[in-house]
Amino acid sequence: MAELEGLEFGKSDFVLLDEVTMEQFMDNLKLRFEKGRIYTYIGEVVVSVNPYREMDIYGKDTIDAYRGRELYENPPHLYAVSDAAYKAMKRRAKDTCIVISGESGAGKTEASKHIMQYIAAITNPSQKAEVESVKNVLLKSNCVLEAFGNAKTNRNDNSSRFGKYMDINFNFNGDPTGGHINNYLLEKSRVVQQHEGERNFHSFYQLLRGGSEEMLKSCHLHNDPALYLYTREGSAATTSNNDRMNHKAVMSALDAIGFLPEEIRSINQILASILHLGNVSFASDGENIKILGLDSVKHISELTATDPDSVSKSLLFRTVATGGGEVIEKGHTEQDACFGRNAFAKALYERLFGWIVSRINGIIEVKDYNPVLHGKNTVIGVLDIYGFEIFDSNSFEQFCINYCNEKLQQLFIELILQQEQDEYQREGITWQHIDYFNNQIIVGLVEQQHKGIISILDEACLTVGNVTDTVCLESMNTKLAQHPHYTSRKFNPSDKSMDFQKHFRIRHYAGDVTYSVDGFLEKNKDLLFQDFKRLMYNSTNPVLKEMWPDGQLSITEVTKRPLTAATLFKNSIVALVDKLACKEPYYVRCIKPNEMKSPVLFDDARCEHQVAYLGLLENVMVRRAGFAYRQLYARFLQRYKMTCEYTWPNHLMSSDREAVEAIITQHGFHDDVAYGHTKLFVRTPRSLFTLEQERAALLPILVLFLQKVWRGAL
Ligand code: AD9
Ligand code: MG
Repeated sequence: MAELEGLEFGKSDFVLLDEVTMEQFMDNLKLRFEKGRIYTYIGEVVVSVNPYREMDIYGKDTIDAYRGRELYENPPHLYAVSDAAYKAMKRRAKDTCIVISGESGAGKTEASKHIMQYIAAITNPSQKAEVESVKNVLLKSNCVLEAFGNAKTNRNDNSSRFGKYMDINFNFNGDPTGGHINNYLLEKSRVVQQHEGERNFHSFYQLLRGGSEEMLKSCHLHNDPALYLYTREGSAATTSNNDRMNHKAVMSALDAIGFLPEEIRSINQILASILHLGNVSFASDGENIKILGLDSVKHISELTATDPDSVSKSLLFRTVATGGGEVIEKGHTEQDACFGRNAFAKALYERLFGWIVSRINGIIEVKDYNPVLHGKNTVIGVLDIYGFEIFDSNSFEQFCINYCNEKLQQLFIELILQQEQDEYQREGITWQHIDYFNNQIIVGLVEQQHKGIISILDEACLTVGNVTDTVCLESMNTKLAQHPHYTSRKFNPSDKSMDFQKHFRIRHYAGDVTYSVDGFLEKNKDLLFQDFKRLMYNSTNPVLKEMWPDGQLSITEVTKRPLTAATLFKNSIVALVDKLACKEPYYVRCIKPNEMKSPVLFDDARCEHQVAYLGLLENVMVRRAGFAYRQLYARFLQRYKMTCEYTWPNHLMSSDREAVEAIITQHGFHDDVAYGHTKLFVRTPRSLFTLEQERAALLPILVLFLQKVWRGAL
């Protein structure tokens, strides 16, 4: 519990509220935001409100102030939880993780960067070169991944369009020895289509605006994003996002991380190929189709080191195996050709992104670690994953993202409850249960085998014949009609706000979201014609070839039923949750104060909604259910021994616990506390306030006394 701020800044820990009501919670959150105090605790959980302005709280002095300190010794800060996670890892050899959650634009990515910078700053005091190099790669990887995985959306100019979980490995000294990045579901549909007011991934604009004249020339590009369909669609191509400067930073980060010059060149060539691909179109003469934009095809073949005829052919035909094992070429319709081109562009980008991540992983993986020689290799994981999303129009991507947030909320509930229960049990204290809304029911709605939405989608994708999105919706409506968190037209025929032929609605823990089924099956199937895979595998550029190993399969060898996108995503999220669940968790809960990106506006209704769905009030209640505060006897004694005549300056009792009992008894707080095996548990914050006030009143006298002692006056 942090105490070091005056009351004019509000309560620095929500457990100190006089009463746990939404009103008091919001008053405190707002007051602190207005006073520039963006962090507040709930016990060890940090609640962070996006300040939307530069704050002078991340400098070296601040880092020094938090280094090695306990949570309650300084005002609330991300650095304090980072330090707590680091200390737990170092002192107790515990694997820990920091889970950052909150909706889009709430400040998760910025928080993750501050956490990593803090960890980098406090480790490797002896400046060992190999450790510095690992730190350098970890920090530099942020800039690269943001360039390729982030984009301007209507909610956030730098929105992460992928999920990131980064493990940092430490040796017994507590210095980073390596790391590993897991990336989750890149929103690749953005490569070919953007909503009005949004942009494609930053990397494209950075190349166009920041690439040297020579580089652009070699890629046959002009520097204007409006010339390329894939970068002009959202009509936001003119917003700059510092593309030119960032291009330089990304190129030098790639170099510093250890990417080879030919690899960096290949990355730019792939980006350019995608842009050219977007400018390929097709025309039909009724029977056959032909390519419009043959120059673009020429550029693509040059940039991907493939044969131009093969590029044209894979855009116009697909190879299929007939039932009798015969292999034939089938001409595309104009619609199929457009579909194929877009699927190819998306896949090129997705594989490029995946390859960049795995290349970074290869560079920072822990090598030659011998646990016998080097001690246990411990880990701190940092999770920065897309927040809950409700747009005007929500599609398959939002469905996956929101499912992921349900899973993380589940984990939060389980861990926070579990931790409290464990602690009370460990300390021999009786636990009082607090009721939560358990979102397991929504998780089940999405992922349950055979009955959940993902299973129904998969079934539709695997069914031979023409199963459309609407047919699949019908099936969902029938099978899920009774589910309390699912709305189909059978439920509410009078609701005019959604077209029930195309939409379904899920009552998520964070609010109702109406999804449009348009494109669900296509995105779930995630079909890419084998011809493109083979084309890329046959590239004479080894970097590109490496990204397409499945291109070596002939059409008759291709697995018939690859896992669907939703199932692959579900599996990766289940694995992520398992990974987090076995670590000691620390939480950062981010709140977006307003929709205008304003540093002065605190939108009460929006903030209250977030506090409600993040379950923060329940979090405070659980934290206080039994006890608002708990502290090791020795620490408690050290802090408050001056307030009791039997313990100051030293006690003569047989244990610290007895000494603490003496302090409590002298103040008459006996009924307000419980004595655990190693810790004192205090029920209401009032007792602690009294002690704090007394301590604050005594401190100046004490300082005076000590000064006199030092000067020899006493
Ligand atoms: V998304 O789910 O990836 O769309 P995030 O990651 O939650 O979202 P992000 O960290 O990108 O949000 O923050 C959005 C913007 O808010 C940043 O680009 C900054 O302009 C601003 N921000 C966030 N946190 C801070 C901060 N601690 N100090 C200053 C901040 N500005
Ligand atoms: Mg982000």
